[in-house]
Amino acid sequence: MADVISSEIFPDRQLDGTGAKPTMGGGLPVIGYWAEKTLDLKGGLLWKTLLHNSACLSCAWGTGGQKGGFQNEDEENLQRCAKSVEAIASELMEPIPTHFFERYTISELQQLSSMEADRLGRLSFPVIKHAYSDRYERISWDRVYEIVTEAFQKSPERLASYSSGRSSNEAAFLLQLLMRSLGSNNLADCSDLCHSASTVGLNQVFGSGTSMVSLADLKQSDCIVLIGSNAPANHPRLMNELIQLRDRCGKVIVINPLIEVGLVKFASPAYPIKSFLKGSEISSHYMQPISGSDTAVFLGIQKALIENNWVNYDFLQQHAEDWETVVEQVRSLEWSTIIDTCGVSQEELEIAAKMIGTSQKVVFAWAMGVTQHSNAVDNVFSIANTALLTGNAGKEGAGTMPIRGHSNVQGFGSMGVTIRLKEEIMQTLEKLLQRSLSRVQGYDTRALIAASDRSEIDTLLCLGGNLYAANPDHTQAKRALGNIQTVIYISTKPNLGHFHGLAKENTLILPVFARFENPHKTTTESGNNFVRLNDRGESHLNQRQGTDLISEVEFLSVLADRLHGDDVINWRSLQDTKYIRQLIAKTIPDYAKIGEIDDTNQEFTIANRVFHSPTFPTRSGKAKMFVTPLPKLELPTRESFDFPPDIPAIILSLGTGRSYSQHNTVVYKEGDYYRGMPHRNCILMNKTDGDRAGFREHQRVTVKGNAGKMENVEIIYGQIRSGSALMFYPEVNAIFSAPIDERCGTPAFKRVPIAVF
Ligand SMILES: Nc1nc2c(c(=O)[nH]1)N[C@H]1C(S)=C(S)[C@@H](COP(=O)(O)OP(=O)(O)OC[C@H]3O[C@@H](n4cnc5c(=O)[nH]c(N)nc54)[C@H](O)[C@@H]3O)O[C@H]1N2
Ligand SMILES: Nc1nc2c(c(=O)[nH]1)N[C@H]1C(S)=C(S)[C@@H](COP(=O)(O)OP(=O)(O)OC[C@H]3O[C@@H](n4cnc5c(=O)[nH]c(N)nc54)[C@H](O)[C@@H]3O)O[C@H]1N2
Ligand code: SF4
Ligand SMILES: [Mo]
Repeated sequence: MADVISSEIFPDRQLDGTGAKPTMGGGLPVIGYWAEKTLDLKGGLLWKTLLHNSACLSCAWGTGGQKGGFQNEDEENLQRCAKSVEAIASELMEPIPTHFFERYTISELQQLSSMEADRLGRLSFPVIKHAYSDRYERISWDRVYEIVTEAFQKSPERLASYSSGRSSNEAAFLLQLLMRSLGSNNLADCSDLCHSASTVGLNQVFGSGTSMVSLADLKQSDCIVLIGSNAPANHPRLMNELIQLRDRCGKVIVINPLIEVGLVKFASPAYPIKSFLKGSEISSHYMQPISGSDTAVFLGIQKALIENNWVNYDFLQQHAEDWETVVEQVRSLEWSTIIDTCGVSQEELEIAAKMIGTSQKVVFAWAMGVTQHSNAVDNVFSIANTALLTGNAGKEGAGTMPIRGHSNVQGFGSMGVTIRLKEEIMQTLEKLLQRSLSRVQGYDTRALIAASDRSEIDTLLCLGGNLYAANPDHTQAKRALGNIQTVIYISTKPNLGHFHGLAKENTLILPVFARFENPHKTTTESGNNFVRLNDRGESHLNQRQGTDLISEVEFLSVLADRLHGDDVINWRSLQDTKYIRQLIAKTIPDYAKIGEIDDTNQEFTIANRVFHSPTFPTRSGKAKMFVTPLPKLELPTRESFDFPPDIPAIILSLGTGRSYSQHNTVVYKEGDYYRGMPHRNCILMNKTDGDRAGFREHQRVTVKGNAGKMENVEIIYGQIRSGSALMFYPEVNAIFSAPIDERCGTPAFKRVPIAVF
């Protein structure tokens, strides 16, 4: 069946990639991609979209906005990267033909891969799948509103939303206002699977959960510690900052179990002469710890800082609390314990400590290698402790910098789409809505799946994203979603969730405009706390017959109006996003400037996020330090995986993440050129591990997790720490369930025990 639908829809189904291993990141393949996309038939539309005044769709670096598409907030040019083109090209696809859903059954659509689902085209009319039917069918918006309004007439604890960080601040604000006004705090969000540990950890230490470093700060630093980030693929414009830092003789310390070739050397098209031809050196010092041991790495660095007197005790005394217990813990740890836990030598840790301790302005930047662990919050504490021990917080050019994921994921948090809403905002919302709001603890993403699995959710509204495929254990995710009466997917493109994450009664897919197509202005917030203004736009889909899309804001405001009718809020008027911005200015701390943005067109940095002096928004004004226990990293024994005893096998710790050409659960291209992985069914491992188990490179093996297995997986050898391996999500999410760090709810996607045989 898979072959039938695939060959019908994708006659040219083929794999790309040669398996060759490049020696640097960026470079010619990037330019080749630009050329391919901008010169093809859609090139004109693509350029128009690139030049549209709106923030890039892809990552939270926040390129674009009012600066004409190609500038960053410091007005530097040529800052748009190939990932941006990839994301736009996907949204510029033609609409899915009107009769498509009549033609294919769900079981046929379930055979599609992530890439094939995305390539079907843009969603452009609402569809519904009833329990009694085996396919989606077209439905009118009137009927949509009737069904959805009825589905929301349930007890508030049984209503939930999930959201992904591509929608606007205005849609996000409206979503949480609607949910809370109905009495539900079940505002699960993709950040629960992502940087939640950073938000939770940094809030406890500094009283503020976002980056304290602006782009201008980054440009002043003389040392960057980059932890668990594959920036060449996922935040490519950060690479320009690293290149510039090395040019001014600064140091880049990389901490990553895998040598990402682009973190060693990167050829940036933004610097055609100095970088693009030969490549620029990136890492000054590359440490490859055992996966999941970052806290131990930082404890080792802290020990070397203390022993060599590189600690700024004056700073600690004046600006930090509980630093004595942290110093005491570090002193009491034996070097051998630290080294055994992280697998990095004392000498390497001392080199890193010397670079940090003798630099003037150090930025600590991190991504998923830090946050997707069962001790994720400790990882964040250990980084913050290191920054504080050296006085690198609360001054220009230095500080802690979580590198955010989705282009507006941080805006969602600011707008109150979180289960940890600050009481201060709750009270302001109560004033706005003139009613008291529920304080019942809401479900985050994993708790939502668990609650659905217990049949405790009736209605789920998904504002973007792919709840099914983004979660570990697809069997559970499917079962859980299948217990919900009504699931409403508000989406731009079809994805695996639409075909596998089906509700018990009604599943609706509602098509919406992408950011650059909305008939109104919107805003987004970058990971560097910069608010972008996105102009009105037009969709190419409007000119196609039979299409019927709306904006997210229109859908949410009409739904709210239907649910609430005449109310203290004139919900319908919120279709004009200017009014939503007025409400945001009134209710969201430090967002006052958004109230003027319609008149001034002035994008802005959110107040009180970037710290240039060491007074922090904690009760005492000081940063609070936390002792960080060493992680426990034992892997299960061979016997705990149920497979025949006499065959060669090895137990590894699997890090799951993105290939070069995918955006989260959406795959754009099969292979990962930079890691030498020609297709998605590969496992990257160290040759010594392969030799130990009697494997050869390119051999096909089975990979087993605690919830399933993948077969026919090709072994690729690479420069990954022995004992660790890498595979791509969303496919690999089928085979494991992951423990979470209870403090932030994030699954341990980066340390999944597997047996390979
Ligand atoms: N092109 C593109 N851009 C994106 C995305 C995308 O999918 N595609 N996704 C967006 C989103 S939502 C996010 S969250 C970010 C994700 O951006 P990243 O966090 O860069 O992405 P990941 O692929 O999850 O992998 C991060 C790195 O962590 C390393 N790692 C694994 N385990 C460990 C560990 O135990 N310790 C350390 N120190 N490192 C480890 C891996 O080797 C890898 O290099 O990117 C955003 N930008
Ligand atoms: N194993 C493993 N699993 C992971 C991770 C990992 O590293 N390893 N990473 C986790 C992380 S960091 C994240 S953030 C999650 C990502 O999880 P999600 O955010 O849930 O997933 P995405 O793949 O980003 O969602 C893509 C879909 O969003 C919709 N979309 C795109 N643009 C818009 C828009 O403007 N509006 C609307 N309404 N819809 C839109 C499209 O329909 C598209 O198919 O995955 C997590 N899962
Ligand atoms: S770095 Fe991120 S925000 Fe900037 S252009 Fe590339 S994908 Fe877009
Ligand atoms: Mo993310």
